Amino acid sequence: MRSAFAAALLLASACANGGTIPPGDGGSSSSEGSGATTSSSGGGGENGTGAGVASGGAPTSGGGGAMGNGGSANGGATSGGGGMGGSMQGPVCGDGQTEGAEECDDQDTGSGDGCSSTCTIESGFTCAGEPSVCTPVATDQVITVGPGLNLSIPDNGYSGAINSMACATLNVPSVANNTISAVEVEVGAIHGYVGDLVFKLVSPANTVITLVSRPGGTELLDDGSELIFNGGELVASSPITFVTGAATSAEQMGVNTSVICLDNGICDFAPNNGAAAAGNLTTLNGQSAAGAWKFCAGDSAGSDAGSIDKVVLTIAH
Ligand SMILES: [Ca+2]
Ligand SMILES: [Ca+2]
Ligand SMILES: [Ca+2]
Ligand SMILES: [Ca+2]
Repeated sequence: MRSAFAAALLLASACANGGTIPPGDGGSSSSEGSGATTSSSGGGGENGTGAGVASGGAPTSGGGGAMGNGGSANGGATSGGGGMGGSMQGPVCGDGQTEGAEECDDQDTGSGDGCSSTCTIESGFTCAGEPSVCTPVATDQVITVGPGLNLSIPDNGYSGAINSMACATLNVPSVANNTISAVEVEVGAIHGYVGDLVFKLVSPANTVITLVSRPGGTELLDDGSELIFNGGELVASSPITFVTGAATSAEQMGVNTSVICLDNGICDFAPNNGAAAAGNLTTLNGQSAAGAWKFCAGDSAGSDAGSIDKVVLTIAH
């Protein structure tokens, strides 16, 4: 006499073989298989992958399909369910679950979105959660020209116009997120009298930000015509940085110092636009960083001349 279990196995096997989905890969017959919902005895699926659809199973029947790959079993007093898959062999990239050696799984097998086709985290991204959500890492772009630029500033040539200044170009490449969240500018300059100088930064969108305007004098016009200014020397080996929120205004540059930055360690300055058009470095936030920037230096009085040695533009996104 054939047992119900044996019958179920035979039938389940037959059903499985009749399934339309090709055989799966891997798996274990000893775990993870699930039989039909009404089974009192059921075998684990072997090598199964697909989901079976069972209907009409008899109370004592059931069984996972050997080699089960889905399919359906209908009717039949002793019929069992189609095979439900056994456990998979190793992690599957693209299923949304971060398993085994996977660093991420964003539920697809595409690359370039932070989680690669092999479920590794791509350079420049962080990923978290299941399924993984990947976002570009906010990294600063640092663009440098010089040292050794030796860009002469036209002595006593400043008129207020950009074309009266010496300008260094800094090309900023496009990145995943070009939107500016902060900008700072480091300048290595050689000049014997800082009160002559006007520095401006021009963004790719052609927004002109005045970083310093003849420190020491309160100008009425941005044309270099004022006469009372700070002394103080700039040397290339002690660069200064224009950064939002610095404790010292750029207008104070050169106060009680012989060599700026070197003498007193005050090397960071908050931009001060004097009589120039309003705007500071935060004005650039939200613009795209990609493209050609210009750092420009003008000189408004004779006898002390100088040059730009180095410019470092740091852009946070
Ligand atoms: Ca996975
Ligand atoms: Ca992906
Ligand atoms: Ca001034
Ligand atoms: Ca001069």
